[in-house]
Amino acid sequence: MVLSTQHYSRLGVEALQGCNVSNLTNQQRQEFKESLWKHGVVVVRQQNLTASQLEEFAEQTFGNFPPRRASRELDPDISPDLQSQHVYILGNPKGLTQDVVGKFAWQWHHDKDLVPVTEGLDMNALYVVMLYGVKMPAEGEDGLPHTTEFLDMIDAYNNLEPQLQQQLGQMSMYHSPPFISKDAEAEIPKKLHPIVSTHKVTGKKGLYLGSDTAIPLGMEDKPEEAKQFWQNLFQTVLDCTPVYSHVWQPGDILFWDNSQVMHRGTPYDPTKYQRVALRLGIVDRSVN
Ligand SMILES: O=C(O)CCC(=O)C(=O)O
Ligand SMILES: [Fe+2]
Repeated sequence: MVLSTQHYSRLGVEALQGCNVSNLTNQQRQEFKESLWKHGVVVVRQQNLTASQLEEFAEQTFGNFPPRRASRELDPDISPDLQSQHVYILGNPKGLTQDVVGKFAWQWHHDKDLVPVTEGLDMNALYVVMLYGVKMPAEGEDGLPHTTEFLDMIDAYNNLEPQLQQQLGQMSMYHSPPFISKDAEAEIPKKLHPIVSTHKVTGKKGLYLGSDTAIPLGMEDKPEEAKQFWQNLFQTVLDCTPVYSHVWQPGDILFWDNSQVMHRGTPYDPTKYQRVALRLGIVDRSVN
């Protein structure tokens, strides 16, 4: 099943085969980025990095991180090698438990909803997320290989009826992350994102749907209608767009370009398997 979805997708190519991402030439970095803009999702396999090395690679390749408001303390129960200022650890890094950090990501979303915190960026700014699987579960909750799933939103746009493309081309939605506290949300300036977004590098049109908390302009006072609109539109996308499932191997770094894909994590049994996934998001400064 997994193989047949891969067959239909431009997503998920392997890049930098045999390379250590801590030790790349400028040309390799450039080619890697071109591959990411072209394919939307790219994997680099067999890496062995600390969190700081991942952060360094991200900065050298995409640009500086915005300053953090408060510096983060090291967690004494987690190896210092897995921690650094801009890296989050998803999964159950302290061992087998019921609790999973990042469960909210098991629903379809774009990650870019937090980007407007960074002032001065266009809504179609290029936001790249990397997820480094240090330790991954051997299987998902369903007994199949553990995966992260993606939808190609350029493909999704191209597969819509021309009339719907035109209608959506005139609409924008307010976005807020699905998984943030009310206090934090109040601090994030609400920004309107056009539903049809033009990619900064490739110029291709794609759908930008955020997550099911998105509210179309004009429906601010009609939350039920807004939710129904989003769900109907998302179902239309699912009906015409194959899902690409990345099957994890420990040592994979998975990169995705939020301007052109949606994604979701998938459940696993945290009382049976440990998952240690280092997660980093960065805006590409060279094109924004
Ligand atoms: O844990 C996963 O597989 C997906 C996580 C995710 O959505 C994210 O890091 O933005
Ligand atoms: Fe995400």
